Amino acid sequence: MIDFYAMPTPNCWRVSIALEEMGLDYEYRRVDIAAGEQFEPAYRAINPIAKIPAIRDRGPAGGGEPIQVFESGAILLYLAEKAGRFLPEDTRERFDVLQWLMWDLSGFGPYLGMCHAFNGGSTPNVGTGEGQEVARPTGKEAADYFGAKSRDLYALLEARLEGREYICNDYSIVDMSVWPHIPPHRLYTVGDLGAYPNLRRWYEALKARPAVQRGFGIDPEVLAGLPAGFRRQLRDEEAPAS
Ligand SMILES: N[C@@H](CCC(=O)N[C@@H](CS)C(=O)NCC(=O)O)C(=O)O
Repeated sequence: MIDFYAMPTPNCWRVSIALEEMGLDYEYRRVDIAAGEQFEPAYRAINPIAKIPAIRDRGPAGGGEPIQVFESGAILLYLAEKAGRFLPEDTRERFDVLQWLMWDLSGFGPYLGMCHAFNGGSTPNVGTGEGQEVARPTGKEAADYFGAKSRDLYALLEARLEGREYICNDYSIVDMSVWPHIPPHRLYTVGDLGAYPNLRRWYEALKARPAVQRGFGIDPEVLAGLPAGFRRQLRDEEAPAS
């Protein structure tokens, strides 16, 4: 059994989708980051960087003490190794997945997060939980810069998906890692996906997978409590007919 510490956010959806795709037994444990629960000592003992997601595997391969893992990319690798799925064994193919995974974790995801922050989203993650207060960043130049960056990165993914069903050869953890940053495309000033037909085809195909839907649907209570306009943009939901 795996304890999965999270809330409904793109970084956490990477992991919830992987858990569902791999059919691993897990228990969702909400860490309310709006209430500062990530800074509580009991949680820091699981994740010293005080962020979500994190996991605690109570039944690791080979037995022994539970294994705790933080950072969504490290968690994806741990789960793929545990399940023996979605990370190719062949060296050439494995490193194709790993290089795109590194691109997502170090470039795609972080730039999109900054884009959202500078275009009116929540503050970027700079809190220490020890009284440090940071105002929401503003600045048209930064907003424009990160917006342009986001559209560049989407265009790069669009080119990669030309003639490909998945980002690498087969469906893998890299698809699960990248996908959660596509539903919020409006928050990243990308507009609709009309300019990205390959990306849209891949996005819709994954969205139709039952495991992706389950992973994307964790914690409906929190989702229902989000402001409706923001939730629609975060999750690419249709506006109600007026
Ligand atoms: N690089 C980390 C990023 C984790 C992250 O930034 N998590 C956010 C939620 S999506 C968080 O915990 N924010 C609360 C905070 O920074 O205090 C990962 O991929 O796991």
